Amino acid sequence: MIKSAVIFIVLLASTKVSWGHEKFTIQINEGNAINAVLKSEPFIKINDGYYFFGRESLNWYEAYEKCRVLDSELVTFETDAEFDFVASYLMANDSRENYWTSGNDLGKTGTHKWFTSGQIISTLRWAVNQPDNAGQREHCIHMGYIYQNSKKFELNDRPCAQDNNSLFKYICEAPKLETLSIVVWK
Ligand SMILES: [Ca+2]
Ligand SMILES: [Ca+2]
Repeated sequence: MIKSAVIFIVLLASTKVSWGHEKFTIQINEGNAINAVLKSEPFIKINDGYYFFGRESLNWYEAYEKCRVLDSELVTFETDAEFDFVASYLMANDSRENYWTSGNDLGKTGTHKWFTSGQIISTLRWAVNQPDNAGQREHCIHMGYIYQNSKKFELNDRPCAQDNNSLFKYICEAPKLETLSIVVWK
């Protein structure tokens, strides 16, 4: 979306002012660089990200579809810091539920990747002895209090679907923000 806007503006900017400078200069910055007031509902801002916490208990595919309806995707934790920010938010809200993430090894069993980016999951937030692909049918990754004595949120693999004990809530993550600035010789 932003890319096509840039191409359009670059075409517009092809007009040159008389001494040969481009009339427009365009700059793209990550995030909300000008602190614009944003309407993010139903997404909640946590640190640098925007998240929606789905309350229905669904299989992984249904959860993904719910996020797509919101033009978002199941959450991807690019860093353990992001995981910790979201886990802290849930703990502050007294939630001990299970939540689907975008992580899975559906492409190749044993190679766990974030589905939104195709990146290998490199994290220290797995629960002890996980992922274990129990029964050779656990291919989708959720966060939760994995064991009865768990004291914090961690990651675990569970069956993506066709398992009544793997109907979980879910976290959608909104696309990242970019700020497009146009400077013009008036
Ligand atoms: Ca993320
Ligand atoms: Ca497991």
